[in-house]
Amino acid sequence: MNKIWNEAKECMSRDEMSVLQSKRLKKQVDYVYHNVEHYRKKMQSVGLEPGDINGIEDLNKLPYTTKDDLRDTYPFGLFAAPQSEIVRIHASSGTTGKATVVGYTRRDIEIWSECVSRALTMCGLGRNDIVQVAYGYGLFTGGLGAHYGVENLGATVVPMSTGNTKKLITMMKDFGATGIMCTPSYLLHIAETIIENGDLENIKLRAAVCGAEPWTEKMRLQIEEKLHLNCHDIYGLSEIMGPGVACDCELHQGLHIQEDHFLPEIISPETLEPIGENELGELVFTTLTKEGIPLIRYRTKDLTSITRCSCGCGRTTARIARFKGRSDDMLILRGVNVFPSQIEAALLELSETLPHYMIIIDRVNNLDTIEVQVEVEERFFSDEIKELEKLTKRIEGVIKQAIGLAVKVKLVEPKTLDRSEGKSVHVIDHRVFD
Ligand code: DLL
Repeated sequence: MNKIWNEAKECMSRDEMSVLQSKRLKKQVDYVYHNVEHYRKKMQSVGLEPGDINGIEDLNKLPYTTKDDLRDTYPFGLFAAPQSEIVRIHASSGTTGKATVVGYTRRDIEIWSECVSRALTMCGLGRNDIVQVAYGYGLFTGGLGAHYGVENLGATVVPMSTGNTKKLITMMKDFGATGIMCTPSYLLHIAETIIENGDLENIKLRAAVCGAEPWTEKMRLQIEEKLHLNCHDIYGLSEIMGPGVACDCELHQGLHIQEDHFLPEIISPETLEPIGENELGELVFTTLTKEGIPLIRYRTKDLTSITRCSCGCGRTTARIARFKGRSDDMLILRGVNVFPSQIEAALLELSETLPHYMIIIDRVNNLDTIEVQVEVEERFFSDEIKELEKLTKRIEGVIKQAIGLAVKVKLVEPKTLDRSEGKSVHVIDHRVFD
């Protein structure tokens, strides 16, 4: 274990935590100022130097960082460590075609794994457990992030990834899996398949660690009831790290933030001013120990509230409430982040489509379905039906290429879709989140 890691003690008091956070914040600000031109310029533009930040009380002097900063410096412009120190890259959707790219040094990966291991411990898992990771492996942080955390804990990881429910259930039974990590909607689908097949008595799952998409307390209880296990809520975002930034304990009274690595704030998305405890606002994080791509006051756009009173479990870290939505238009579909603007950009590339479309989202058998209705020129409806089918398939392919998810496209005649008089509405989301 390296030195910086050992500084965090178990069960620190709030004061001890503030001292540690202040020390790390000072160091992190100094580090980005000297290693990232974008931050140096941003700080200079408001007349700030690293010496002006002496602790967490100075945090609100620092400018915010947003997804746009990542997009404008695509791909590696916000990296603070040289490429020779970066051992892994992940990426998630940007608002337009460009992905948001993040890089990790070896120490970042160690800290990330440790954060996930802590979260798994909160969920009651340990080295005697066999944990199936059914988040997607790849550029998405879910699969590999969870995987390294399970290994670091000393438990046995089964790297299932997504996509083959039958095989997942067979292995769950054959290997005697006791833990599972996947999106909550996928777990509900798995649960229903297990029950339909009469397999419930053949599974040994004790704990599920679900996140990566909005879900409700009702869904969490449904999963617990169906599978007879403890179901936990894990939060994270690729820009800050990936899964493991926060997780709920056995009391399910909010998600404990790994505060020694990620300094939280809640701000008003309108005024951008910090707001008080227990009030709903936008979550902002400053990384405290990151080397690859440290982020200062990163606006997550996730809406929640924070409390700093101790939890009945004994942990003293700040907790965030279950998420209430986002302050931007990002959708999370089957665990994948999608901006409507990505679909729009893909449609505008095609000469056959008109600039009128509607994205209709629903949840069928606990899985998100996406239909994109697009207006196309009149002539396609007088042509042979085969031409219409060909065009439909082509548009489905173009959208899949853009967002990485299969969608159903329905072509409609000009002027079929509602025209809005105000801000145009391009998404109808029938899923229920409360
Ligand atoms: O979703 C990281 C992750 C993977 C978290 C596996 C948990 C489990 P991104 O793809 O960058 O990273 O998406 C981040 O997903 O800003 C939230 O809007 C949403 N999100 C993540 N966890 C939760 C959760 C991963 N537990 C975005 N509840 C975040 C609600 C969540 N929303």
